[in-house]
Amino acid sequence: MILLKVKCDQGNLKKKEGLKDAPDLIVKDFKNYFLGENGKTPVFSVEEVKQSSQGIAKTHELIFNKANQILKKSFLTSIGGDHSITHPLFKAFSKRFNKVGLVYLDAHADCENDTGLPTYEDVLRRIISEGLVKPWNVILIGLRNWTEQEKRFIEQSKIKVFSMKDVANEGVDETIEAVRYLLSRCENVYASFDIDVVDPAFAPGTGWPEPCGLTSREALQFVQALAVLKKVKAFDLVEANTDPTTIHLCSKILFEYLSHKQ
Ligand SMILES: [Mn+2]
Repeated sequence: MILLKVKCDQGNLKKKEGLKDAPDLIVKDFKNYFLGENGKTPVFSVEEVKQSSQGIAKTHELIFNKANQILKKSFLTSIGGDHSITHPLFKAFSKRFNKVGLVYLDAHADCENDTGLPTYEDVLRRIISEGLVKPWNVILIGLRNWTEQEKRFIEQSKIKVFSMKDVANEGVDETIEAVRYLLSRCENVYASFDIDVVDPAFAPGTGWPEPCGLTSREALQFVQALAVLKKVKAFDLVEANTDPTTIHLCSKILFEYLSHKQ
């Protein structure tokens, strides 16, 4: 298994700091975990891609090429970085595989108006409008703050949404069951995990903390359930800054993903 550090914060529109430093800190923090909760030890090697001084377009090209290379021999597991990195990562994934699905855990919809290049505000909209995935094979989980135009886009494009309110009302197990059912029409699934889907009480170190989110344990339930699905072949974790509590949780989440993927 290859773990890719994507040290990029150029898609954050300069509003946030520390995102490109999180991957190193998260990998270093693995030393605090021994076995996964399933009793397995994750086996992986670490590679990295750094952002280009020539700007985000060049950086995304580097990320795309690296992801492409990795997908030829391994599953793709990536640590960001701001959420814009999901665009080149998912693009490489969807060019390689058929019948792709995208599970997107995020407090936000990331479907704002196109800014020209994918940023953390519009990355999901870009992925859909470029035809990299059929919108009905996109599942957004944990949404709790959205704009009028995002609401319109989601309704028009028919993305499946399990809002934070839905998750709270239905329960995590029932939501996971519904997600699994929806994924039955996909053969290859990419899961993108924005740390802001977790409540800021557990993960304060992110650019746009949104109250009333998942507990850290609920977030882990989703990740463990996704990891054991064979069709889930790529995972990314994004939007953490250098806050130690948040780094330690991100490290746990990735460690669990990797050990459940063994
Ligand atoms: Mn996001």
